[in-house]
Amino acid sequence: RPLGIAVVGTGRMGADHVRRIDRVISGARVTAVVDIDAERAEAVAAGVDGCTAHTDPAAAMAAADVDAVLVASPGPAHEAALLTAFEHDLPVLCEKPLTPDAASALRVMEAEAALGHRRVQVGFMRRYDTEYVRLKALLETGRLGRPLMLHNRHRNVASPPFFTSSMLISDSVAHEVDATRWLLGHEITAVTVLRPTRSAGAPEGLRDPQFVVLETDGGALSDVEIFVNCGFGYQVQAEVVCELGTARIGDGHALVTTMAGRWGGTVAQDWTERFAQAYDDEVQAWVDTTRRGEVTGPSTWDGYAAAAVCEAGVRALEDGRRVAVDLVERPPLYR
Ligand code: ISE
Repeated sequence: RPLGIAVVGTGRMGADHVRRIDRVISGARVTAVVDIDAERAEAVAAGVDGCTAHTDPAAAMAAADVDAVLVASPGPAHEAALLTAFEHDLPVLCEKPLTPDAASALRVMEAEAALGHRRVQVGFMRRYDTEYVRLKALLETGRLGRPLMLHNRHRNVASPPFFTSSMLISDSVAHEVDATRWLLGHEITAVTVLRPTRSAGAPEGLRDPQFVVLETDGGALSDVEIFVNCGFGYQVQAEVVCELGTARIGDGHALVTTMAGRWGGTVAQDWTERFAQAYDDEVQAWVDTTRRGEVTGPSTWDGYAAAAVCEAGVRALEDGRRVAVDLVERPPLYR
């Protein structure tokens, strides 16, 4: 029978995942949705055959037709949802960030390690994006030699009203933190955050843009321009500079038009558009591996490492200095 999934959180990402499970991917169905806003949960459940609405994640996870959990609530609510899923020993796809800080991520990692097996895949969807996958495969051939530098650009049209200066790091640069670790196979050892003049397009008080420099234990540097009120579109670009050459993704050249003396294309407007293929493949891969009783993809260790790096990044932003990242020893379960 199809995998029965409880989706926790029916905001923007949660509702998009419900649509994806219901209409795009195969082998799964949404059997329960959870939201602190009962009306919102009911509205989403009403659109899916046989789906029940809940306000309490524990009640949804106890239901007989729930085999797995997709957590898409805000970051601060993830720890409680994950620990409840562990009580029922249910597999979880947890949207990023795993949790908002290193201490809570560590508690989650210890609870999973106590189960004795992996249960969590973290929603770092860029690992499923065809461009990122090709870049990683190329780096792994060794044809470019050792990676020395990674240049990242991450731009959003506009930030939501609740966005704070530290969220540019913990919510947005979190993706480049994971992409850097995954692409290079290095851990990040220190973070520096530089702050250019605030854009007049940024909401009052928001430090936007920021320029983040990540140092790795493999001797590479990864820099990130994060600009969440650029106004013109959603852009994610990366260029790796290696000893023997460079490789770059995210130029959006899939469709180029020439007309009336000009050439050009369009720019995506948000992540659900730019990373649609990545999200579809990520959730399909999670469903397929879960039905086989396996857990793959970004792990709780990856979620913890990203949280620890982002926490150092937020301190670097506040203090205006380089902050070293202090990771615990990697538990055997994640080696
Ligand atoms: C958002 O939470 C995401 O995950 C997006 O991918 C990112 O571009 C955006 O800046 C974040 O706020």
